[in-house]
Amino acid sequence: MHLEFNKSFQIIFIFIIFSILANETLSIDPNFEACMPRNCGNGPNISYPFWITNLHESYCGQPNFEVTCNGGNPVVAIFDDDYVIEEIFYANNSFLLANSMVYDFENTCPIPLHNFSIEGTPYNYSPSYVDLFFFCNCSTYPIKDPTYRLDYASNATNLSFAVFHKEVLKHENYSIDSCNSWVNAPVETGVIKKLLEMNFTDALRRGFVLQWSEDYCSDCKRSGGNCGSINNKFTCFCSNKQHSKTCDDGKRSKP
Ligand SMILES: *[C@@H]1O[C@H](CO)[C@@H](O)[C@H](O)[C@H]1NC(C)=O
Ligand SMILES: *[C@@H]1O[C@H](CO)[C@@H](O)[C@H](O)[C@H]1NC(C)=O
Ligand SMILES: *[C@@H]1O[C@H](CO)[C@@H](O)[C@H](O)[C@H]1NC(C)=O
Ligand SMILES: *[C@@H]1O[C@H](CO)[C@@H](O)[C@H](O)[C@H]1NC(C)=O
Ligand SMILES: *[C@@H]1O[C@H](CO)[C@@H](O)[C@H](O)[C@H]1NC(C)=O
Ligand SMILES: *[C@@H]1O[C@H](CO)[C@@H](O)[C@H](O)[C@H]1NC(C)=O
Ligand SMILES: *[C@@H]1O[C@H](CO)[C@@H](O)[C@H](O)[C@H]1NC(C)=O
Ligand SMILES: CC(=O)N[C@H]1CO[C@H](CO)[C@@H](O)[C@@H]1O
Repeated sequence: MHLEFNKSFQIIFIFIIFSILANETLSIDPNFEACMPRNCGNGPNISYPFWITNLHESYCGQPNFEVTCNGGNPVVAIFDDDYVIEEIFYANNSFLLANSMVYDFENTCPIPLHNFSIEGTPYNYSPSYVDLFFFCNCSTYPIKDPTYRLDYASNATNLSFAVFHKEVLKHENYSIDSCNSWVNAPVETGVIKKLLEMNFTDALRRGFVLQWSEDYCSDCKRSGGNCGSINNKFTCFCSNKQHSKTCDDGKRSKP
């Protein structure tokens, strides 16, 4: 009898514990869960302002920061080209990306087909980039050696080459009209001398850094939230509910 009572008491006790836990779990804001950082398999964890199609809700990021997973890599589309995101530096609002053609290892001569431009994108260049200019199907080489002769894309009558400063060509009175076309591709400088020791494939593979403008996300994350954007308005999804900027509404003093 006494034992029986003890047992039912235990059961009730366990039931109470469980309902508390269940309640706790149920009260987690689904937006907070939906906007957890996720990745494509390879590459960095993706979170606001980026969001991954099919893995995140669109409100987990900003509309024009959509990322798709392609072969396990996170990819952003900029104009007509796909770029693989290699790293995201959330601390200084920037990311390292490289034209996805350099990931196609069967393509031994990855020459970009389109000019690169940030026009109409939400991104800005970082201070540490230079443009590499590709000239294709030219009738002659410039007088001085170009930075890279693109032997793979050249024959006796149609020559291709790449240079870092196309002003040099003007200086040499080289007429780019002798070329069928040219395109630019940004690459990260780092140490320019190092860059010059590389072939153009490796130079392109280094990628380049773009930045986006700062908002409240770092404060939101510091307070334990996941950032999002509802109706173009910054939102901080916290485990209990959504806040406008931070989970503690800025009450905790900044470190
Ligand atoms: C992604 O986040 C998880 C969980 O926080 C962490 O264990 C992992 O190292 C992160 N991956 C990368 C590439 O940063
Ligand atoms: C942000 O920090 C990373 C790592 O320190 C650095 O490589 C990158 O160039 C920085 N971004 C900008 C825009 O300076
Ligand atoms: C070079 O010319 C050939 C035909 O002459 C053409 O197929 C090719 O697309 C051209 N390449 C570039 C980059 O313009
Ligand atoms: C050189 O390459 C172009 C395409 O880039 C091609 O149209 C042309 O026939 C080639 N010329 C020779 C001599 O192989
Ligand atoms: C380019 O042309 C200008 C004017 O015709 C001439 O003064 C200059 O020496 C030329 N430069 C080279 C490198 O040939
Ligand atoms: C790239 O831009 C330059 C200058 O605007 C232009 O002359 C060139 O034709 C463009 N290249 C291509 C492939 O569209
Ligand atoms: C560029 O250099 C790397 C080694 O650093 C080599 O594996 C690759 O084949 C080279 N690519 C070209 C197009 O020469
Ligand atoms: C710019 C250039 O010289 N293009 C040449 C590429 O090769 C074809 C065929 O040999 C020529 O017709 C083009 O003039």
